[in-house]
Amino acid sequence: MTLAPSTPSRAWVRAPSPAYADCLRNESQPRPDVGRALAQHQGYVEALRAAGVGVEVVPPAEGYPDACFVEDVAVILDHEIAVLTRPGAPSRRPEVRDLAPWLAQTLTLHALEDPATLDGGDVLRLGPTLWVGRSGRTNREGIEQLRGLAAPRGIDVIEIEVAQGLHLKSACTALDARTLVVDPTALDPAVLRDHGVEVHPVPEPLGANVLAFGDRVLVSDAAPQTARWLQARGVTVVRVPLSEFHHGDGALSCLSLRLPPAGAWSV
Ligand code: CIR
Repeated sequence: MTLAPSTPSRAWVRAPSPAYADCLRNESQPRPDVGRALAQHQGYVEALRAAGVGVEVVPPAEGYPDACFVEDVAVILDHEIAVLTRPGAPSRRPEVRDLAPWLAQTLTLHALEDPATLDGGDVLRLGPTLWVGRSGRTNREGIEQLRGLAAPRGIDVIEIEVAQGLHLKSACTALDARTLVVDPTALDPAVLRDHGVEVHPVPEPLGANVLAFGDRVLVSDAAPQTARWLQARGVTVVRVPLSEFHHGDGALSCLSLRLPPAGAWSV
């Protein structure tokens, strides 16, 4: 298991449907523009493909406004196994059985069960460990059921309390297995450092959700200072415009489910 996250061999994405305009979102967010969201989604797919990821585009789910945020409905444990979640928002639960047949073509699927709730946005992969946020969407039962499924595969689960914001990964993501970027206004860096990792506070909240793999880091266009900071560290940064997904409380990671190559891990 290396420190650097591998380029996913494959990723599933789902373009927004017209219903996306009615997605769940914080009351401070404007209604997303679906036409612009579609164009930004295409740009996101192109950024993944340019990085060497084989992207499978699942048709939009007409009835489910938030279905483009595929990351929330499954947790991929390795290149063969995934866990279907039970999303914390009841309106999102039907997305799981809608996406499952696509994942089942490649993966053996397990499932979390009532009373568990868990959103994939609360699950941060760091090498052989899953850090799981206990949040407004993910409860302790969800974390314990995931722990039970991960343990036989040699994957440990660490619980992190998320008192603010939607998900753990709204506030922190990994550059490698020992290095995190964090939005210090949402999550106390000291809590993460207590687990022995290097933690870098970033100047923009949207800079805390990056996708790092292979030779590059994808960063939202809405976080230019974070992009410059990474470039100054010698990182190849790919900036991706995502304003319409930010309006839906989403970020880079939530728009894909990423499959690591055999024997490796990926963010
Ligand atoms: C929701 O509230 O569930 C969606 N509007 C946003 C989900 C974003 N997902 C993620 O960060 N993993």
